[in-house]
Amino acid sequence: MDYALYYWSGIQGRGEFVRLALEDAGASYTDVARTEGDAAIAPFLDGEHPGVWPFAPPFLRAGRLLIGQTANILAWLGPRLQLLPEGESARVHAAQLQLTIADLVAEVHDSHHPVASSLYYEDQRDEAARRAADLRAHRLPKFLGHFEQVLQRAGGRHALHQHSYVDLSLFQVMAGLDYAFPHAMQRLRGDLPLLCALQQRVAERPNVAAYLASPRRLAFNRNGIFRHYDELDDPR
Ligand SMILES: N[C@@H](CCC(=O)N[C@@H](CS)C(=O)NCC(=O)O)C(=O)O
Repeated sequence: MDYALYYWSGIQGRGEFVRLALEDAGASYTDVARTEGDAAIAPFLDGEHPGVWPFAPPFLRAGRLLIGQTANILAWLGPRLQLLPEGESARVHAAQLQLTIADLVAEVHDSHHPVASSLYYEDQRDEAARRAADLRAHRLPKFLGHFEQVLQRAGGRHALHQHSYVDLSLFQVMAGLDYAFPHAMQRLRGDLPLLCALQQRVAERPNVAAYLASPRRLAFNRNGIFRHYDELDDPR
């Protein structure tokens, strides 16, 4: 099956969670906006394509199917890419964890855009400073502490006893947070040995390592979800 991934061309964003699954599995896919431009996304958002109407990117085309929402895309891809252990319990648990990751991603986004996505960061700097301080002090330790315990309960090496799309997404979360909040992450890392080890192991998976070294892996930047502003990180 050839997959077509639709996501904004200039950032990793939420598309990266899907991209990592496709890359790790060695799946054949086209990153449509990177080859045709972001304009290729518009007809789908305007509802001009047959099939289910996506609200926002990322969405995935697989034959006649059009699938939106990051966690939903991964839930569909997981069994097809051998990125999900067998069984109903694993399927449901993976979806639950991925939705929790989506909650964290939304909170990270809101740390630099707490008032409105449609405003520039520069127009909401004071609110962002307050929101980011709370994220660093309370929300990151709570989310990451939860994922650390999830790993511990599953034996230490994986979120779900064996490799899955959730491990790939946890890698992406840790990499993004390292970029956005390097000082806060330095402080938090000591309590997250299993997550840190997982991040390292995922980065060393052959297909992931090849992808990370390729031009397909865009650098984190200040247009994406994980953004670095010195003033939003722990003070040095
Ligand atoms: N819950 C959705 C969120 C999708 C989303 O917010 N996509 C962003 C880019 S990362 C977007 O283009 N949003 C446009 C909008 O919300 O108006 C998911 O996880 O896929």
